[in-house]
This record gives sequence, structure tokens and C-alpha cells, in this order.
Amino acid sequence: MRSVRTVSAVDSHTEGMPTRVITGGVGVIPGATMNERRLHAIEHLDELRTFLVTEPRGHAAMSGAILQPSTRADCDWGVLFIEVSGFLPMCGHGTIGVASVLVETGMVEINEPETVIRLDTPAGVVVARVAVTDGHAESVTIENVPSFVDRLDQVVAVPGLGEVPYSLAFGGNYYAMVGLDDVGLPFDRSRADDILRAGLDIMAAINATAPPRHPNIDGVDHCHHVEFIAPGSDATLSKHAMAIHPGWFDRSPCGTGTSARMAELWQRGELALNTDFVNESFIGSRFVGRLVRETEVAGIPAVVPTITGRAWVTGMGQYLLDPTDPFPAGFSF
Ligand code: PYC
Repeated sequence: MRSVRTVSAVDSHTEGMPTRVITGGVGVIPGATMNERRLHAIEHLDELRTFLVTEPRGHAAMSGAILQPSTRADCDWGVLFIEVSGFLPMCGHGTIGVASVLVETGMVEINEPETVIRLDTPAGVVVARVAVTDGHAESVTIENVPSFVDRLDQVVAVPGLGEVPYSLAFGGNYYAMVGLDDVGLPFDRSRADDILRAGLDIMAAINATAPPRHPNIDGVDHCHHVEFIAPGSDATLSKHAMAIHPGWFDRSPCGTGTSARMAELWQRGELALNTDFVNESFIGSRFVGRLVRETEVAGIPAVVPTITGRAWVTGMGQYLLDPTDPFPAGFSF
């Protein structure tokens, strides 16, 4: 075999959603913070991301995380999140996958029954508490970055859909939250293409007219996720279809989306601190969320969420690049 690039990975899935955890072959990405590394990677390393997540090594709903040395003394590892949609500031299912892989591979000191791992992410410090039995990661609770509402009960004009009511919140990424009833679609995977089309059109309309901008994190300035809320959802149990740019659904219940949704429910006075909120994905898998304290972000009222879910290791591999490969950066279909 010949290869001009060799990248080592441990593959996992979190409640159905893949996280390819990159453990070697990338080197240290320049930047004094993980967000600086993310911005550097967006500019200079996009072909590494597409090499790892698009076809033929990945697929249209692939996601991963590149391990890095932490840029902070108080964290164990740094993480850069990669997806078909780009380099995310934060990813909940990805963090649960990373924490599980770190435990299962012994890349952190393991304590039973709980191993605490502090992760340096582009959006801030995320603490993962891994329930460990006999060296096995049983479940992970992450304490996410502060989450807050950007706007409530707005309307956006979307070609083909008309005036669509939505709210927008940050939970590590920006999420537009839209009732499926409001776009006349059922919570039914047989209508996935129609739901996805509606989601992409809503994102485009929001980004064209009133894109969000995080007050503290550079380069977080668009909405690439639409959380379509199923009829009958409430502040105890919510079901949703998460449409993500450029055209796929989260298979997991989406940790940052669950955080954004809890911030919205809290802002409406419908979800109190320290109360379980169950969020179910389009494939029926679940995260349990909680809001653990109030805080603020640049003067905006915010909450700190925790998300509990499970991840499983699915494989280990080395991804190679033959010098004659006609698709050195992969491709999207
Ligand atoms: O779990 O936060 C998440 C996530 C973001 C995009 C896909 N999953």
C-alpha cells in the first residue's frame, strides 16, 4: 500500500449519529484558542475535513471530531468538530462520542464509577462526566456552553412556504425552531425530502435577511440548523426532525439543538432549572437534558444545559490517500 496521508481514527455512534474521532495524523493546528484553530482550519484545512467526512471515506450525514492538545491548562483535550456542513463551534453528540472514545481507548485517566473529562472546544469549555463500569463508557453527561435565545416568535418570508413563524436560539450552534404544523408537514420519515427542502429554504431565508451573530465567538454568524418540532411536543417530551445544511438530518437528538430548545422553553417560562427534558430524534433515539444554572452571555440572559446520552465504538481505522486517487479531498454527491 502507498499513501501520502495517514489519519488514525476511532469511529463511534451517539444514539445513531456517527462521530469519527481523529486520534492521529493531523498534527497541532495553529491557534492560541480552539476557536482560532477552527478559524484556521476553515481557511486552510477544509480538504482535510472533506477527506474525512465526505464520500468515499464518509457519507452525506457523516460527522467527526479532531483531537488536539488543549490550548488551556484546565482542560484534558482540545476538540475540533467536523461535519459535512463544516467546522462546528460545538457538537453535543460529537462530545459524547469523544468522551466515550477517550475512556474506551484509555486516552484519559479512568476513574470508576465516574470519569470527568474537561474538553476545550471552539465554543468554550465543556465538561463530560462519563459513567464507567469495568472500563466501559455506559453513558455521558456533558455540561454544555451557555445557551440563550436570540429571538422569539418571529416570522420569515420563505419562497414556496410563505410567512413561517420561528424562534432562534444558540446552544453551541444557532437553531431555528419551527413547528412542523406551521409548514404543513407531518412528523413522518416518508416525508423526509419535503422536510429537508423546507429546512434548507428556511435557513437560506433567515441567513439572507437576519443572520444571527454570536456576541463572543468569532465566525459564528449563520443558522445552518432547523429543528422541526413535532405536534404534541411539550417541555417534558419533545420530538423533532433536525434539518442541517447542506442537506441531511441529525440521527441523534442533537445535543446543541436540545440545549437551544431548552433555552427557548426556559425563556418562555415553560422549563424550570433542574427538570428533565427528553428530546427524541427523527429515528426515535433520546437525550435527556437539564438546565443546571442561570448565567448571561454579553448581557443576554442564558442558561447552562446538561445533556445525557450514550455512544458506542464501531470501529478503528487508518484513512489513507493513494497519490493517484482522483478524489484526494473526497466529494459530495
Ligand atoms: O449533537 O450537537 C449535536 C449536533 C450538531 C450537529 C449534529 N449533531
